[in-house]
Amino acid sequence: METVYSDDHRLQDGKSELIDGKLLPCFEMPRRADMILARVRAVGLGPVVAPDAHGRAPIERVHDAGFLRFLETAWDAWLAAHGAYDALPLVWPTRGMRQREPEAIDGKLSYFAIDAGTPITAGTWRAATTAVDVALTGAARITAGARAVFSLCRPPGHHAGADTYGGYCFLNNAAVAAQALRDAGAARVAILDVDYHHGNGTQGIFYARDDVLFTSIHGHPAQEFPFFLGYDDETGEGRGTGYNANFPLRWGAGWEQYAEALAAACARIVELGADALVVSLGVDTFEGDPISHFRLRGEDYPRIGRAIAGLALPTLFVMEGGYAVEEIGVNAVAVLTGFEGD
Ligand code: 7XA
Ligand code: ZN
Repeated sequence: METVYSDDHRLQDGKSELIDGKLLPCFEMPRRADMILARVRAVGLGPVVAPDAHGRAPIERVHDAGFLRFLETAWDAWLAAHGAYDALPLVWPTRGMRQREPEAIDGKLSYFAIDAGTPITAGTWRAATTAVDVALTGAARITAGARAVFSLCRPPGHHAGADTYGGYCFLNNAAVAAQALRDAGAARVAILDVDYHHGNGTQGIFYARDDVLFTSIHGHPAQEFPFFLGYDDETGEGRGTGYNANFPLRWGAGWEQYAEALAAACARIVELGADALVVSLGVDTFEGDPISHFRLRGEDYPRIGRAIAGLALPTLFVMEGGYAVEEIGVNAVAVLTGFEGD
């Protein structure tokens, strides 16, 4: 299996995030991708290739133009206003407030962000757009006939909505790739999100559509970030009714519960049919993950890969979360080698 990778991910290197009432060093750090790439090479997964530049048009198929203008210019505006500190929001336009984009950069951050854990830095725009290119290059390989490709994206993407960012995500790599697969001729694309957190951004982008099915297994939103989406009664709307399937699990879930949800998610994909599969691959389901609460073990990751292989679809793996940095490479690549039938 080919891996698409760019060193540009290093340009996203935030200093701190607000978590558990503290400003802590960012869990989402460059070393995560270094560890995954090292493991790809150590096991000889296949060639590692650089992404091609795809430009802005495929991103605009998924993201709002005003949001992209904000993201592209946010750092310069923040730098002028406050100096070279990470840009984080402080206020949210909650119930009863106007949903109107302010002029001031502090207000804009609050308008577009869903959390205070996702710093915009000097290199954010370049890193995020390159991550999209990494996903799009993988999608193009799938369109050209590859059985499977690993897009080693960083920063991750599945929390980014059409006009929102957060949860360490700026642009939705998996959603842009799924849309590109559709635009290249796939009649229906399925997205299987196995990250510990619900992919609220991906769900929102495709919620009213029947040509992109979204399925997700994740920490129950009553207990877990992003808290306000991811319940099992969210089944899609309009034409998309029936094309969204959430499988939330409570804290402490181990392989037994996870395997049952994974089988149900895969059954849904088989039932509705798809020409291609995008996997939002997070390994923060690991028992040793510092911010998550599932109990998957190392030996469970090849099992996830084998279950996905059972769908027998051209498959693009797009990297999402996972913060047990010492184990992230072994666990992520174990899904891929399991898929390949190691
Ligand atoms: O899949 N998403 C993640 O791994 C990031 C979750 C961020 C949780 C903490 C937000 N402040
Ligand atoms: Zn996650």
